[in-house]
Amino acid sequence: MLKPRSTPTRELVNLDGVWRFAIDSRVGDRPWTALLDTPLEAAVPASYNDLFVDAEIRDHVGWVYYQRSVRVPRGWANERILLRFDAATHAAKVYVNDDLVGEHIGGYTPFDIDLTDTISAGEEFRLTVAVSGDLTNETIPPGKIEVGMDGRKKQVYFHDFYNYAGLARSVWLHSEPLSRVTDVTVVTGFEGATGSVDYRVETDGTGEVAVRLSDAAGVVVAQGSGPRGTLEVADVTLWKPGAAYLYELTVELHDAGSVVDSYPVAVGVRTVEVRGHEFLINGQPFYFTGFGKHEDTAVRGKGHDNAFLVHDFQLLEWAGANSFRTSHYPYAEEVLDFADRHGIVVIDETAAVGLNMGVVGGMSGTPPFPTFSEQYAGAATQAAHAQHIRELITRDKNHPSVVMWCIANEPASNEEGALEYFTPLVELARELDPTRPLTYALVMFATFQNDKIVDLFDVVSMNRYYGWYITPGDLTTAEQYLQGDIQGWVDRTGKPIIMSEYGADTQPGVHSVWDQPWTEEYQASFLEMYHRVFDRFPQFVGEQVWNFADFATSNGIHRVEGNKKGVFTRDRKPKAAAWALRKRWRGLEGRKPGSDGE
Ligand code: BDP
Repeated sequence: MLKPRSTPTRELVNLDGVWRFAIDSRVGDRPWTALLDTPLEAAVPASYNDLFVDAEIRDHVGWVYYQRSVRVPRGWANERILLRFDAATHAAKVYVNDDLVGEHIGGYTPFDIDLTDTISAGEEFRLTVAVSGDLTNETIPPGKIEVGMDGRKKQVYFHDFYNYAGLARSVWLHSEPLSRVTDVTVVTGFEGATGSVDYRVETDGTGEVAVRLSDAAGVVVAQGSGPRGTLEVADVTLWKPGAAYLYELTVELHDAGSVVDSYPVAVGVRTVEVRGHEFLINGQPFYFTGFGKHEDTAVRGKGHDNAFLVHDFQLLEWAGANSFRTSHYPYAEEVLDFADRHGIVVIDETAAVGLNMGVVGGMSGTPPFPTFSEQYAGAATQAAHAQHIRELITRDKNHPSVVMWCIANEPASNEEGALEYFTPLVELARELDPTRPLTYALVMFATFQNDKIVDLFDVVSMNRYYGWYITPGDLTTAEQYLQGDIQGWVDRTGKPIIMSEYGADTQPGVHSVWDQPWTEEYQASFLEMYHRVFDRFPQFVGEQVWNFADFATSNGIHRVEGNKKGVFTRDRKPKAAAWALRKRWRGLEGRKPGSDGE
């Protein structure tokens, strides 16, 4: 699905702002049929939970309503008119005036609703969006709604980050021509100094496809026609980590001598490949440095914010990080566009977090009932997961920054049924994108002895917490465990390995000369110990610290004002570990620490 863009043939109107807002229990039936009777207004984009000082709203289970009026530009009489939600977390029903016009399930992928037959150019209409943050065993991520002793519904979920909900990304009204480009897929390569751009264009209506590729200065370097083909780029400038270079592919639809549609796609020419135990970008071994992140800031929750986008990337650069993982869900498209332009490498993760009953069993990892069963992650969950993978790959396939798909975080890959659950999903991901490696982030309980699915994947991504949840405060024992664990995966798989999570909760301002958990010194020594171990393994191809910044978590006793494993605080101030990482990472330029890149 193409992102709405302003082009010579397409227009867009941004609908962000302040919308009327109410939770379902405070309005009557069919509230979309009239002006919402509410004193509240909510910011869009933003999660609604932290906007109001009202616990009933914050932890609401069920639908909430957003409403505003929208006027269709009067020049759109002969255009297709679409409404685009960059995300509605986790499900949406959209009403134009009194009627339901569309629905979507999945909180982190976009959807369009075609209003061409519903409204006319120049007309004003009432737009109401019902959004639900509910998680069940038919959603990704999964969850469970329990009813308390007082009859109140309570959302239970199996991941620690707070379940923010609402319209956290932009909303658009946009026009497309009646005959139009509906999809573009680009795959790049190079041989010596000559680059190649394979393109495939899908269209609707009549017309002939013409494409041209321009360099960053706007000079046309290659042209083609027809819905598919390969463009050759002489003296190609590659897209490289830390040195982004983007061409622009202009895709046009020509009919009766005129351009009826025009759509630009940013193209970075680069290759990605796993060979033996190496992860290659442009044929060169690449070493990931960086973080698992969250979309999380005060008040906005998961609301996309361009100021934080820019600042977070500045901090990545400051720390010498070359990459991050979109833990634990697809991020706003603006984030990937930015990564494309700034040469930051992305591991793009689905929202499949918490497919693991073992976490409910505490440190024992013993599930109360099997994860991969109809009681929890059954056929409906798997179908939702497949649909989510389809939507993610369709959205992000053309981003040069995205070098790998991570199709789940910490699934119970040690349990019976994991192989049956994941095999069709891996096949689907490979069919949708044969070019990028696949991974999943391994939970602690899934060991090199009991994991059942690693053979399906290209890269081993380990989440490990020795020195935190296991042997807290004892980094000597932790180091031995870690060494043995990595050695086991090396021996079993021969595949490239990255540490996709390792970290220690840290309260800024707490200090000690001892190995004392929660101190700034402990976080730094913890990371230093891990790095010492990583550097002993040539098979190790990357390190992403958990987490970039502190973030909000679900209510409960396990966290003190959220997860504090951030190397930066929630308002992005560095803890001591940030300086230590900067020292290790700066100047590496994608090479493994201690290696010369050969
Ligand atoms: C891992 C999860 C991550 C958590 C982290 C932690 O993947 O989402 O935030 O542990 O406990 O299990 O800090």
